[in-house]
Amino acid sequence: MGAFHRHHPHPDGHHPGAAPGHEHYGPEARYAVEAESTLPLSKWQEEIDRGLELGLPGADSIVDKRIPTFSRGELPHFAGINTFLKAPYVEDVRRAGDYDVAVLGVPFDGGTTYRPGTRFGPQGIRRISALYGPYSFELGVDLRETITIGDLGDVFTIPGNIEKTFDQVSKAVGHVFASGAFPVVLGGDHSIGYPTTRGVAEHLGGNLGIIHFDRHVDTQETDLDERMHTTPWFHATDIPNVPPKNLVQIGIGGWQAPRPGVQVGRERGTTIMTLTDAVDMGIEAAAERALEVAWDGAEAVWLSFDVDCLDAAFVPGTGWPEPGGFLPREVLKFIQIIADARPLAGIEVVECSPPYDNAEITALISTRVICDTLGCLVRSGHLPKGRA
Ligand SMILES: [Mn+2]
Repeated sequence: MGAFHRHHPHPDGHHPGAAPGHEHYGPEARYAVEAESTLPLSKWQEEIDRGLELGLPGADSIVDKRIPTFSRGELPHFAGINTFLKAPYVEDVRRAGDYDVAVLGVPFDGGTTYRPGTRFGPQGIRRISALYGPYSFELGVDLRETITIGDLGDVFTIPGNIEKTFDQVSKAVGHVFASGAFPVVLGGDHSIGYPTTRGVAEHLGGNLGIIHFDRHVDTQETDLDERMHTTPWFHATDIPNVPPKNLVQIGIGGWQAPRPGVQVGRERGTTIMTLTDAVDMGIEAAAERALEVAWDGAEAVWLSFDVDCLDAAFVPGTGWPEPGGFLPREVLKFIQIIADARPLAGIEVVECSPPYDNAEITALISTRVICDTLGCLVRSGHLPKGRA
């Protein structure tokens, strides 16, 4: 069953707002067209009013009186100060909890073992995120109207010192998670999966599950004598409340899954789902299986998305590209089902390396994964969190 079916406002196919006799829509298009009519425009109007006040009304020759002299807000997409989705920059991170969603960058590539460049990942993702509006047609969601997003900027990482960087990342992510805001982490290489989950787990009484998209298992103890980007889940699943039975690894395969990591996964009992397993059982069934594993007895679930789970054709800007991965539409559907099903603890998108990125397409898919996750959390009522 497609995700949109569950949220179809009128499962019987009758729509009060639709033109009588218009039956040419498919179910998703019908849902999307109907959903738009239910979305408010009040936050957009506030943005326009604020732009005119702070950016001055436009020149006399400008016909559209909503346009200010200085760009303030969404438009034009190529203008403005480049936070994620042009969200307000939150300089005082003690205010993270004032927002439903808090974005933080982890510019770090000290854990890479082949191509570096992910230290520029947060910049690259923020840059292309300016292309996105807050509204998704198919999801029937307008983020601007429904949640507040703040961009906290970047964690102060220490180039060349993985362990100090890990401590910084755990402190930062723990702070954001404890604030009540939904953390969105812009990586960074995948070594940060260990300190991000450690930062969240410290604030839980129960267990943390992990849904991990990747072509690589990332479960060996060390690589090149250090805790590199091939090792996060060995160390994460050493944390008492991050058990390996709640780690589900999706899209694994190819010639880059080192045998030591496979051995660890087998011994600890992580759940590996190859690309073929996921596609053959169907994305819906695969997503249900992943949810069962990650949430089994867990209090919260973290989503760790390595962009290299996609076929190398779609992610030129990554550290270890591997052919034979997911198509974007497959992985987006997977993500949507996961985010619709239950509230997540947070999301990280890692291994986007802008220096190797062609036409910003890797940063583009990175942004899309985040936006689809947020959109589904919103449409399924998981965001904003109830603030009693
Ligand atoms: Mn990977």
